[in-house]
Formats: sequence, C-alpha cells, structure tokens
Amino acid sequence: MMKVLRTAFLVMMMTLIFSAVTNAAPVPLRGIVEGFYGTPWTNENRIDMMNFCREHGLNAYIYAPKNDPYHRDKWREPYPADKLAEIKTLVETAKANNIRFTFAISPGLDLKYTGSEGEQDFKALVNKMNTMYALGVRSFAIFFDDLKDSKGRHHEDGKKQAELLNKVQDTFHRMHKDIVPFITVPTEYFYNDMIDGRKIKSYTKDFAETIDEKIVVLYTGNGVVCEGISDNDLRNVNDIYQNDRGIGIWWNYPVNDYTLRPDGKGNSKLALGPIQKLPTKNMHAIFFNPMGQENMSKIALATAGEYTNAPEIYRPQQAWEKAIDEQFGNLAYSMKIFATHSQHMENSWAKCGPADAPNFTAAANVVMMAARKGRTVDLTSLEAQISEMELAADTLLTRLPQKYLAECKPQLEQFKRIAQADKLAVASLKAGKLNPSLKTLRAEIERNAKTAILSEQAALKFVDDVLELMGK
Ligand code: LOG
Repeated sequence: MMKVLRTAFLVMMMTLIFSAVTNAAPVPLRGIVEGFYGTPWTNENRIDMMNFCREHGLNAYIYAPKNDPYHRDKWREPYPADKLAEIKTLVETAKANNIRFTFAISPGLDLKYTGSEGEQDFKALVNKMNTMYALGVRSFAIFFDDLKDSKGRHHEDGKKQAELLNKVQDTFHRMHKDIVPFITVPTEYFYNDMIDGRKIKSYTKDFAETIDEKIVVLYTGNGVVCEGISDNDLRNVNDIYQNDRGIGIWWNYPVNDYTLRPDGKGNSKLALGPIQKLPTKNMHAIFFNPMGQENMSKIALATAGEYTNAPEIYRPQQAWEKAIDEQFGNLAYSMKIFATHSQHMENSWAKCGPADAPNFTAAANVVMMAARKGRTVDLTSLEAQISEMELAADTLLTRLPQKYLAECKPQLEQFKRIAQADKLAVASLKAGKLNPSLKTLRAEIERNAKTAILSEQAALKFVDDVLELMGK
C-alpha cells in the first residue's frame, strides 16, 4: 500500500514539475511601463489597468510617468502624503492581481556621481526608495533615458552610471533581502544609438561591461519608436550586452506622446492597432508604453497579452479583432472601421504600427490610377467603404460610453469630416469637375489636425489626390 502511495506521489510530483517546466511563460516579465510624457494616468486609470492586465495575462507594471515631478524633475524631493497614499493603493492593487509593481525613478537630469554631492545624491536615491519599500514596493527601476541636450548629444558616463546602479542595488539588497533585481534603461537605449558605424560607442561599452548581470536592462529596438524587432535585431543587441538572460524590451506602441496637442492636454493621433513584428523567443522582459488615453490603449494592450503569452503563434490581426469584439460588444463593427484608420504612427523619427486602412488604400489606388488616365471606373467598393466610415463615426459618436468618448471624440469628429470629404471627392470624380465644397471641408480638416489626426496616408490622402488631380 505504502509503495503504491509513494509511486502515486512521485508520479504526481513529476507531472507537476514537468508541467511547470513546459508551461514556463515564454516572457516571464510582461506588462506595462507608464513611461509617457504628458498628463499621467489617474490612480483610477492605473487600478483599472491592473485589473485589465490580470485578465489579459500581463503580470508587471512599472510606475514611471515622465510628468510626475517626484519621479524625474524633482526626484530628490519626497512625495507628499496624498501621493504616497495613492502609490500604496497601487501596490496593494498590484499584489491582489498578481502583478509585479515596480517603482521607477529618473534622476539623470541633474544627478551627481562624485564628491560630497555624489554622496548626498546616493543617499537621496536610497531614501526615496526606502519610502517606497515601506509602502510595500519590492521592485525598483532607475531610468537614464532622454538625457540629450538640444543638439542631440548626451554627456553621460556609462561606467559611472552603471557603478551607481550596482551600488544602489547592493546597498538596498543588504538592507532588504526580499527585493527583486533592479530594472534600468541606459541613456543609449536604442540600438542605432549604441553603435557608431560598426563600433560600439564608449558609453554603451562601459555601461554594458560594468552593469551587474542581475539588473534587467531595457532597450527600445533599433530606434526609439520603430517598426519591429526581429530575432536577429535582438541577437545584435544581446551581442553588445552579453547578459545570459538577455536584454529586455521597452516597446513604444501604443504610446502617442510625440503627437502631443498644442494645449498639451491630449494627443492628436491614437494608436489603435495591434502589437506586431516583435521577437518570437529569448525574451526575459517586455514592457509596453501606453497612451495617455488609458481606455483606448486597451486594444493594443490586449493584443500585447496575446503576443507575450504565445509569441511564436501570435497573429496580430486576429488578436486585434478579438480585442475589439471583447471590449466593444455591439459597437465592435464600428470600432474596427475607426481603429483601422488610426493604427500607423509615423513622423520624421518614429514609425510603428500597421498601415492605416489598407483596403481603402487599395480601392482608392485603383480609382486614382484610372482617373489619372481619364478613364471611368467602378467606384462601388470605395463608395461602400466611405458610407461605412461615416456611419461608424456617427454610431460611435452617439453610442460609445463616456469613458471612451472622453478619449477619442476629436478623432471621431475628424474621422467623420474625412469620410464626408471622401464622399465629395468621389462625387467630383463622377461629375468630372471639382465640387467646390471639397476645398472648404479640406481646410476645416486642416484646422482640426492640431487636435486630431488619422488616416493621413489612406482616407485623407485620397482627398488630396483628387484635389491635386482636379485642380486645387
Ligand atoms: C521616452 C519615453 C517616451 C517615448 C515616446 C523611452 C525609453 N523613453 O524618446 O518616455 O514615451 O520615447 O515618445 C522616449 O522610450 N524617448
């Protein structure tokens, strides 16, 4: 009897161990870095997001809002009591949701490394983190990103930075045995900035050589906001850092802070596409930087959950459809139409996300090609799409719950204007002469482009193409 029991017990243990190994998460640390510029999320947003993370298989959240003065500009100053209470709530919410909460500090703007000032700053860092430890924080990050001057140069010393990080971590670990390894972002945090031709720049070389193996280093890809990271790209950066566990990723999608509105209150373009073109293996950690618009960030972040839990079989388009179906119920059809026109993020230095409305572009290209040759063409497919766009905008503007509308109303209104302009463009082509209202509407779209951009290379481009062809 004993023997049977013992065998059964052994079999059970072996099964458990085996399944723990085979079920090991492909990306052990996967979550969100609230690391954008502009108005930080409210605590309500953060709590909501932590629940969302749990539901979507994400298990980490880094607190690093650039515009929290106590995180960056005035990092030495202690948090006021009300802010501490907020952070405590977050720590507790994270724990209840099985999410690793990391408190990040960005001291680089004026941090001193040597002399008595250096000593003081070292103490200030440890003190600040001790306050967080007392609130229950067990994971810490020190970030050194965005320390370039107006000429795009930085004056950081990789060795000194890394030594300081090691020292803070060691000191802290001696004081508190239950902390987990630190996380960092170096000053040269994208691959093309780490190398000069084929040579590794001295800052990166020093930082990589000095930094403690345990510290998790994050990088953003070949650029700050880039199209993707291939397995090969990841190998290249790992060749520099040579850390057994591998470098981690700070992924700048769906963040849109670089499309900041003139009033500084929101962002002009929403990133509503899926996560895509990321590595399939060898990732220890990946953090997605979201938009200030917390609710609208959830389309991309739900796909991030799908991706991080099965990178090798992840399919962006399917994950995106599923995310919108789940989040928008009977408004999903309309939301898909709107979101398709607002997923590609691009400016002079940034490029990420699938092309906006590829079906629209395909139909418009056929129409324009014929129109330029003076041929008449079948406009049915394009017209059908335009009617659906206008209907989707109206439906969402009237039926979307307030929490979403508060984050995307200007963009929906702009979407409607663009659809109406597309309609006038089609009418112009049909009539063989420019409809005069088109110019007026185009000017109105331009006036609103400060607060709302979408479909620049798709639905809006068609308007411009027709204007160009038929005389401005
Ligand atoms: C910042 C980040 C910002 C993002 C997009 C990193 C590591 N740092 O250029 O705070 O949200 O780009 O604008 C960044 O990405 N620097």
